Amino acid sequence: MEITNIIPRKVLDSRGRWTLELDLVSKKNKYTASVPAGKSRGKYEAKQYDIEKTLRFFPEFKKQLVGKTYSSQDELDDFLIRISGDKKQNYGVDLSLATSIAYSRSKKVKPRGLPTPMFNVINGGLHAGGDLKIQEFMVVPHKLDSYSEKLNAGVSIYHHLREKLEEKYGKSAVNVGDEGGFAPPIKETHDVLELLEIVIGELGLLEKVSISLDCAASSYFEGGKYLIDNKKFSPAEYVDYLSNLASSFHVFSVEDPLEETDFNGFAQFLKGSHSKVVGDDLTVTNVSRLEKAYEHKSINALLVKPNQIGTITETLKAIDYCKKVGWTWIISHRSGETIDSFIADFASGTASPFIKAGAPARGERTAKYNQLLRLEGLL
Ligand code: 2PG
Ligand code: MG
Repeated sequence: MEITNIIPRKVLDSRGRWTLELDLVSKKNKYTASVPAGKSRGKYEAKQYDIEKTLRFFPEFKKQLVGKTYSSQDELDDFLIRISGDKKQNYGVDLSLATSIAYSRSKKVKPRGLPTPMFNVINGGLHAGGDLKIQEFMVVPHKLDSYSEKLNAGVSIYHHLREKLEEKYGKSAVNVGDEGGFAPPIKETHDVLELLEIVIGELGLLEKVSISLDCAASSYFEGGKYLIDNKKFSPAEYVDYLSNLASSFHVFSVEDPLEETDFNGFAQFLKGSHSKVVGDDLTVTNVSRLEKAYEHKSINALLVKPNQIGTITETLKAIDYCKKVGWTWIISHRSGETIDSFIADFASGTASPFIKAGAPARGERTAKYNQLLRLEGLL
């Protein structure tokens, strides 16, 4: 494909913040992509600039790409990495990722599978305004058969949870956070886990659906202590506390249980864990950090976010690394999203086992879940 033009524009994301959309133009076609933004961003993620800066960089970025022919995704992405830098610091991650995704749309990719969705039904931490420190309480229908059954289960749980929350805490308890999950005035982690198991149980789904957590623990790590559930823990005490909590419920996975630099703390937690331990801020979809996590035995699962690294090729390398060392992986959205459903196609095209895209509600979240329904139809 020869790139004849690139047209950028500012569009709004789900938080009402400006983000980048662009059209990649060839002689015959035009391919469009837009990019998301995280709020609990890992310190080692690729560099993201605000939209004004991104647009200031754009003319120089464009000049280097237009008029050239790229015969494969690899070739384009290698060039993007070369001009943007490893951390995408030269032009920012949004330009490289949007270009990489738009280019991928010029190729037909076959759906190869359907991931199990992880539905974020209670929002806490930086994604909501309440007292809950854990950022995401997800339900994972991993023991149901088809994608549509899994989606149905997520929807039933979401609505039943809404009724329960309203009954117990009043109408304002069902206001939602950034990812469409409820943001109730519950103070302690334990109470949410208990309520979720009641809701799942009343629907007769306890054998089929488990709970997953994203602690995003860097957000409540202060002065060497973890501040959670009205207590202040040293790292060692906290590992015990969280392990006990997780093992008292059907917890399938725990993401970022410790702060993002503590490879050894993760390893401590993993040692005693019945759940999968997922790296996100720790690993930032970057193979050099995956290697470190592997050496330290920190995790056995990876959160895969294309915009932490900035090209499809590098994202695929992170997935290949998981396959090589036997970790499972989860394709992930960001808390600030657009209706671009790339990650749904990507999860299917890479036969990824899991996807997390927020609650089964709100347009930018359902864009991904609905796209997977279409792919299920095709398969
Ligand atoms: C996370 C993400 C997505 P954010 O921590 O896993 O749910 O949140 O996009 O705010 O980093
Ligand atoms: Mg996370």
